[in-house]
Amino acid sequence: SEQSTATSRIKNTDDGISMQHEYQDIIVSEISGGVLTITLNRPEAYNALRTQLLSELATVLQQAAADDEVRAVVVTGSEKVFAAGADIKEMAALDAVGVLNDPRVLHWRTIAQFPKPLIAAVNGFALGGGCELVMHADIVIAGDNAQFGQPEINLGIIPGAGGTQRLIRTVGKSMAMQLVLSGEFISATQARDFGLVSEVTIPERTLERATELARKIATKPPIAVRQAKEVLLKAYETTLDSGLSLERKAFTLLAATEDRNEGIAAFMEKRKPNFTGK
Ligand code: DAK
Repeated sequence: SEQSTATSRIKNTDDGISMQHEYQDIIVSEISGGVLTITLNRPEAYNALRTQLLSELATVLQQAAADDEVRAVVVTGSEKVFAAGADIKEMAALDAVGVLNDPRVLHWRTIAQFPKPLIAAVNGFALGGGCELVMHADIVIAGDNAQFGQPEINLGIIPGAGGTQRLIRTVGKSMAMQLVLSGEFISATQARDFGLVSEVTIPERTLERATELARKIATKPPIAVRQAKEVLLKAYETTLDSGLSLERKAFTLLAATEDRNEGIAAFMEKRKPNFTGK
């Protein structure tokens, strides 16, 4: 039930490490191949993003940001639902001042500021805040059973975790308006055609494909990966000219890293690079 504390204990059988994590609303994997996997786990409420869940998610991402062993994070839900949005029952209890002081705003900010690659593996419903969480991911892999939507309008509200701004930048004006004003859902393939999703697969392979990509990214030089994410995301914020200037500066900075010298040397010597994160 909602009150009981579901304890999530994951043991790593690959290498014998058996650290334990305890969370109520999410399951956090061991780090494997540089990848941490976070599974949203409130099946009784379709993974509705109550404050507790968002707080746990933000906490884990903060820890992952500071942990050199974590090179990428995968966030996923169940086979049937990624997340059905904010917890409507929790939201119902808030008046305007409650909404103004909502701690979830800070959790969303933490998620948005996560500096390492965040990959969403989406099966089933990704609605409202769930769709907005998808838009916080850097790469989105969807099962062909996924459905994306911003049905807030049906509740007399509008998207509250960046949906209006990120959606229009991601899918363009007409589709953003269609989703937000009508509350209609779109399919995984439509979402891919509009750039919300990068790949569609069978639901059984969604997490596997996202993990495969995350593990590949985890083998790349981490400073370059982080710079790439930062510079790419700036394209949403700034003019072409200042974006290009930031790119130039990040490119220059990377020339001072050992990994850049190693990458180029390995290419010349026809061998695999050994990146150290320096
Ligand atoms: N919240 C709470 N419970 C939910 C839920 C939600 N968003 N979505 C589903 N559930 C619960 C249902 O109440 C039901 O629980 P019981 O009645 O069995 O106890 C259970 O999950 C299964 O749901 P259904 O029986 O409805 O299942 P169906 O398969 O028939 O339908 C559905 C699935 C996903 C189409 C339907 O459940 C649905 O329409 N859900 C609501 C979707 C929605 O409206 N989402 C938008 C929520 S508003 C903010 C940041 C973000 C937001 C707000 C503020 N700040 C930072 C301030 C975001 C707002 C939203 O996302």
